[in-house]
Formats: sequence, structure tokens, C-alpha cells
Amino acid sequence: MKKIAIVNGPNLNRLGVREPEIYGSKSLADLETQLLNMVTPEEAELEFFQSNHEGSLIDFISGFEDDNGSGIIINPGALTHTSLALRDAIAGLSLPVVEVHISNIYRREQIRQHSLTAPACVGVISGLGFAGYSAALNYLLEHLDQEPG
Ligand code: CA2
Repeated sequence: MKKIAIVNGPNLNRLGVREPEIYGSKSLADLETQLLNMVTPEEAELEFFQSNHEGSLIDFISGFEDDNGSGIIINPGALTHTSLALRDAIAGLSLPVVEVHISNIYRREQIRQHSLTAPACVGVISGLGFAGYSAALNYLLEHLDQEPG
């Protein structure tokens, strides 16, 4: 049984509340429904986690691997651009991690155009809105237990 975590970092609990012009008008609960509708319980178990705290995110992803997790989709929020600790935690995992950004970070302010966490991930999807999470989930469903590609 595949076990996939969808992890969202700081402020993503505010999705749908503010800045709809950048992040859309849907909430984190809408995202969960969208992803749950993509899988049957026999196909994969999805676990959702959001935190505004760097250490909690690090504890969750390492605990998820210890708990027989198969893959992770992560939107580290602004920690993408600042957290060497989160990058180290991702790099220390043996399961595949896909980084997702709702907005296209390469079209935004310069400070957002560099991801510290991306080099530790198998791939990055940026700018496709919630569809990026679905694409990441499709990738993991197809490629878990296989070589990247
Ligand atoms: O585009 C993304 O998904 C980001 O990871 C979102 C982060 C931002 O710091 C990254 O540069 C790109 C910010 C998430 C904040 O989300 C909010 C949503 C609604 C209201 C307030 C914040």
C-alpha cells in the first residue's frame, strides 16, 4: 500500500482567505478533497499535514519516513527560500519528495526565485495552482517503486 503525505508550510492554512490573485480562491480543505478524489483507498493512503513551524515540518517528514511512508509532496511556503534545515531533512530521506508551488516562483520577486529545498527533491512543479499537487500525486502514484523518469 502506497502512503503519500501532502505537506504544506507556513501560511498555507490561509489559502482562500487572502491574496486570491496569487494563490486562487480555494482553501486547503478544497485541496484535500481534490487529491482524495484522485485515489481509491486500495490504491494509496493520503496523509495531510500543515504547519507554520519549521521544526514541526522537519519532525513530520522524518517521522513519516519512519512510519513506512512511500513519498511526499511538499509546498514549503516561504521556507523554500530560507531553510537549510528543511533541505537537510529532505536530503536525509530515502523516499521521493516532490516540491510544489501554487504560484510561479520564477515570475515573482527575486528573493522567491531561488529554492534552497529543490535540490533535495526529485522534481519541482511551480505555477500550476492546485493542479501542481495533482500532477505531483500522479507522478508518485506512477513512479513509486520505480526509477525516476
Ligand atoms: O507559490 C507558492 O506555493 C509559495 O510556496 C507560497 C508561499 C510563498 O512564500 C512562496 O514564495 C511560494 C506563501 C504562502 C502564503 O500563502 C498565503 C495564502 C493566502 C493568504 C496568505 C498567505
